[in-house]
Amino acid sequence: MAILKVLHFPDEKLRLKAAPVEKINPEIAKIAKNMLETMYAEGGIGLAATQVNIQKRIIVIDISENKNEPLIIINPKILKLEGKEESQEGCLSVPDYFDIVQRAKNIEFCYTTLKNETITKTIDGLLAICIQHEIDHLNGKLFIDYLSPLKRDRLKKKIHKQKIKERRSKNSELHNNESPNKIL
Ligand code: GNR
Ligand code: NI
Repeated sequence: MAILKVLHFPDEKLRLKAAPVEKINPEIAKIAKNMLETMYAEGGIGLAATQVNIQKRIIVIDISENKNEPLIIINPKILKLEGKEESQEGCLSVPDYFDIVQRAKNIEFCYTTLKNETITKTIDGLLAICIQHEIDHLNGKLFIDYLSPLKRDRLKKKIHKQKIKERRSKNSELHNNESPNKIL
């Protein structure tokens, strides 16, 4: 098992469209297990393969309180979208940012399991929100794409500032480490 690196916006790899899984095999099982481990380690309720730079249609989700109800969803397809709901969302690929987006309230969807079964489910609530968020990832879409241009602009500026700050602190660490040698 391994914890995988989660890509962050604005990494262009988050924009790639994932390909359907052709055959369920041990490699797919291993990817799913590593994705679950990564999701739990990062404290998320869902993770799409796109976020860990794997362009396959694989999603893992666990919305249970005790984090002991993992779901592995392969090749998900939305069959029906009904109603509207506002949801407050966050994303492991957009750290420290939360905002409200419009989603469908009820969905019917089908998917393949690791045992190669096809399952059809009608769901609502957090699970329905999460499935929509994760399928978006597989299509190269992020929840921040739904924000108004003004909000997106503010977010981009915030991320830009954060990067400059990180670069500065890394730089000063470097120089701090140099000084003891200089004294010697
Ligand atoms: O951990 C997550 N929480 C969350 C909250 C509201 C709507 C969607 C999500 S998914 C997110 C993890 C993530 O980034 N999955 O892609
Ligand atoms: Ni996400």
